[in-house]
Amino acid sequence: MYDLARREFIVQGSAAVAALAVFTSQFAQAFPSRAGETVIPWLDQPQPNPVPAVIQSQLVWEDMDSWVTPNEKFFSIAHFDRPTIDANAWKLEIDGLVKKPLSLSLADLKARPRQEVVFTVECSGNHGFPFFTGGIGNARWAGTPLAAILEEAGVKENGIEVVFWGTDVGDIALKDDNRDVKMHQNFARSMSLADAMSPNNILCYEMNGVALPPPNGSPVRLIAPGWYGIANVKWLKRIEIRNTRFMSLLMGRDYVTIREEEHNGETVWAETSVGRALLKSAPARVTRSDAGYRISGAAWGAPIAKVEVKVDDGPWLEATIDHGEEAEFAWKVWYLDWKDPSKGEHTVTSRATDMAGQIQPAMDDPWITKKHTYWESNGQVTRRIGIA
Ligand SMILES: Nc1nc2c(c(=O)[nH]1)N[C@H]1C(S)=C(S)[C@@H](COP(=O)(O)O)O[C@H]1N2
Ligand SMILES: [Mo]
Repeated sequence: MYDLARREFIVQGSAAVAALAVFTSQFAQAFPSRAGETVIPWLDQPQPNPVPAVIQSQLVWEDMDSWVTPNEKFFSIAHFDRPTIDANAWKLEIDGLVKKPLSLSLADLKARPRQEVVFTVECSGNHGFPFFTGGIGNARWAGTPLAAILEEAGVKENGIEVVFWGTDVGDIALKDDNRDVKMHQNFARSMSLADAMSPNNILCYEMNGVALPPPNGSPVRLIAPGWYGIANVKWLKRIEIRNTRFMSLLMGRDYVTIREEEHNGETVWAETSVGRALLKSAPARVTRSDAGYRISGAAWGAPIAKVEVKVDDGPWLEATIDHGEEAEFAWKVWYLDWKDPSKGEHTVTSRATDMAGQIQPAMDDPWITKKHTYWESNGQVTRRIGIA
């Protein structure tokens, strides 16, 4: 449907631009809200954010009333500084093991084929801390495919790793038994060449129909649908091809998950760098209207087959998934009508099942209990609510 609108857009020009805007805003509003409903706030509110410079504008779940998160409510994470970049002077270097190094301006990128994707970005630290439960948002991102640019630069035979360098820099002190080093290091993350060449990846310059805002990476960021937030490098400056695996602070030391895993009856300790998103869901809000109580929420991280909701220690009840615009990498919104809740305090838990039959783990599942770091906290989310 959306492709059809885009094709008309190309043929008919500006009249269709207006039509397209209406078309997309209808979907942007798609949410199972009911006339005259009121939201009942959760009893368990997140703790005050101790790192306000790093984490900004977290999603307030009770406020979630649209499929697409408005830019001004979209969360923003910056580990180092928050650079201000002059978009007119900005250039993106593509170099390293390439046959033809490139230097591209914003206009150069915009002149290339345009690609859009609706993608839910979640920080892998979300739900890993009592003050961090709103590190997620869904936006319509637009840019140009990365693969064609890498092809044009021509990756040399020995190029295996693609490093995305941000403009932001931080002072890092690394001190352990073997090392005592102070670095002034740019934010950087890498991907294997095969992962970087995915047709889903775009160099993104637009978010929900406007220029990419400064907190989200202006003028250009990588959007890597299906990956945790950390892979989506903002304030891009340089893309470099290397012949070895790369490990920055944000890959080899921070954003590393440590898990005890069972293998042939033995415990294996695995350390993995945060990468692809994991199956997850969360209750967003409970509303009350003349028609009764309703629980709604979101599910993401994998193609969603089913969402179930449990109140207190009751049975799992299947929620209705809202099939608005189908978008592979966007969260699905769901709801369940809650029949005659008794007065007092209740818990509400959701769990998602993906198309491969995987179920979002419970908080007492070894997948969660044997994880010794806060990243990739995709366990079931339980909220507390009081019914008057
Ligand atoms: N250059 C740069 N890119 C970055 C970051 C950063 O600190 N610097 N933070 C990452 C993290 S941890 C997340 S979760 C996402 C968040 O994207 P957002 O700020 O647009 O919500 O950006 C990622 N890209
Ligand atoms: Mo993150």
